[in-house]
Amino acid sequence: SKSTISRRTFCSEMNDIIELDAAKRLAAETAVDQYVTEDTKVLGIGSGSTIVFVVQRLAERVWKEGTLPELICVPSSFQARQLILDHNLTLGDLDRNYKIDVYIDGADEVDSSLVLIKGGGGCLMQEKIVASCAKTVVIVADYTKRSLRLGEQWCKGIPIEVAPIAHVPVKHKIEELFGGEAQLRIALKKAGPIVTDNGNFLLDWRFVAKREYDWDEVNKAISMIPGVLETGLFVNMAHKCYFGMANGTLKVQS
Ligand code: ABF
Repeated sequence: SKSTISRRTFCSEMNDIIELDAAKRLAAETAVDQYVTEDTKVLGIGSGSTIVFVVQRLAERVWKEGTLPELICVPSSFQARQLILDHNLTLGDLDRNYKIDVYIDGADEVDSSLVLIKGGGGCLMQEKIVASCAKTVVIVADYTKRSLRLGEQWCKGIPIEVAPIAHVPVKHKIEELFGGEAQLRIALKKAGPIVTDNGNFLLDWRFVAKREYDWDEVNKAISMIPGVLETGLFVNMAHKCYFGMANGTLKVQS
């Protein structure tokens, strides 16, 4: 019957969520335990759902185990700042803590050379700024983010943060330069454009998945277009990625 089918669909979706959460948690806790030591003074905190597990593990280490006496956390978004405050961790900022020991963040897609697509959650610009101040950048993700080449997993495209006045010209320039389609990200129920933590708009550029792109070159070219504030392409930034796998194991890529 209809209700049995929908119950089955609901249960299988719930199982997927539980499995994904277990994978995210494993990646997050391993990264924290391997990269954050009692000598870590300044840690950059990324955004997204996997980062929640990172902050939970940090709080456990600070408050239950007492193993991180000096830790200052620098957020990469409003969400990260709230997480740090909610867990009673020490909040820092780039004015005082512009040298970051380790930055931990999630990603939307990670290719075999550790090129990342980020910004699905909308926080790419501050994330890239904080990541750029870190000696080591560690990515934590579940198995759905792992690709040989970009475009295998992340069909929503590459997020680009743009000044509101420039969203139409930037869209056309990107499409002329590199093909595909760049779309303004619209809020749920079509309530208008999504506005970032920095008061800007987002374009999601659906590139041509079959085309060979040099992501370093693409990133530099798009960043040069007037009105582009930042791209969600992170090239040569990540040092290591921990993937929680569906079978409960961990894959590490560097
Ligand atoms: C942020 O959160 C974004 O740059 C990236 O889009 C996303 C990853 O989120 P999740 O951990 O929920 O997959 O870091």
